[in-house]
Amino acid sequence: RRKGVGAMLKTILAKKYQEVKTAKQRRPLPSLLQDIKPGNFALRTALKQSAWSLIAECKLASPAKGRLCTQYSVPELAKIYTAHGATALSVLTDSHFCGALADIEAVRAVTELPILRKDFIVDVYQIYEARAVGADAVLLIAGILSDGELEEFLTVAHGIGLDCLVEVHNEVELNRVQQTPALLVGINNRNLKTFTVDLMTTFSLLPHCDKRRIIISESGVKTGEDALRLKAAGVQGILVGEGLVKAENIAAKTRE
Ligand code: IGP
Repeated sequence: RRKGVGAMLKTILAKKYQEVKTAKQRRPLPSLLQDIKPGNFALRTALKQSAWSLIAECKLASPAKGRLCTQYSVPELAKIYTAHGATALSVLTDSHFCGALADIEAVRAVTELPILRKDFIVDVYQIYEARAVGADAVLLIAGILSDGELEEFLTVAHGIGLDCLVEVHNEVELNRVQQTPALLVGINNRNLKTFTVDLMTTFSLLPHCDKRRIIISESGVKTGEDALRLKAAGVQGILVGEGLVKAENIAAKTRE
């Protein structure tokens, strides 16, 4: 099932399995579970309450482009996004994006907005970890998970009041996800194997999305005009990283 993943993705996933193993040794699951207070599905609540949503990503770097933001730290970005009207925040916790799990705690300390843990989730342990540090949701990438894993991860997350944004990049993945109870579906405009970005991904998949799900368009949204086109096409919100952190005026861009 993980055949055909790009070289970069392969490297990231190999390291991820290692990290999860180490984390489990340091802190076995039963001990981690003692720290967990169930969430209250804060992300879906926020998305439902807002006619148009922005999930603003605290993205300092990416494997394809290197450093994106040097001016601000992750919690500083979180503060700006919060003050200027973001609906929710996405916090990258993978080392290839200069992220760490502790970033969630740092962001939790400066905002009340729902927090999405953005990482490559390959083990239920990471879902509990996310909740233990105060996240309200996790990203699940359909392209790296089997149907069995998707079902299991959704059940575990929903069982502790955590939402899942389930990411798809093509019609096959979308159809798989629509066989599950996933409520929040992210259409990733970036191909994780080649890193090419095309908003057409959203426009072409949207007609195949069933109306009961909340659809978020992710990646490659650069301008207010991009956002308006996506809104007009019928998505409920956008997830933006680079377009915000590289803006000259991040506050103004968040409001836009
Ligand atoms: C944000 P952009 O083009 O606005 O910086 O993209 C986000 O969609 C992207 O960071 C992302 C991602 C992911 C990162 C989408 N899916 C999976 C890591 C893992």
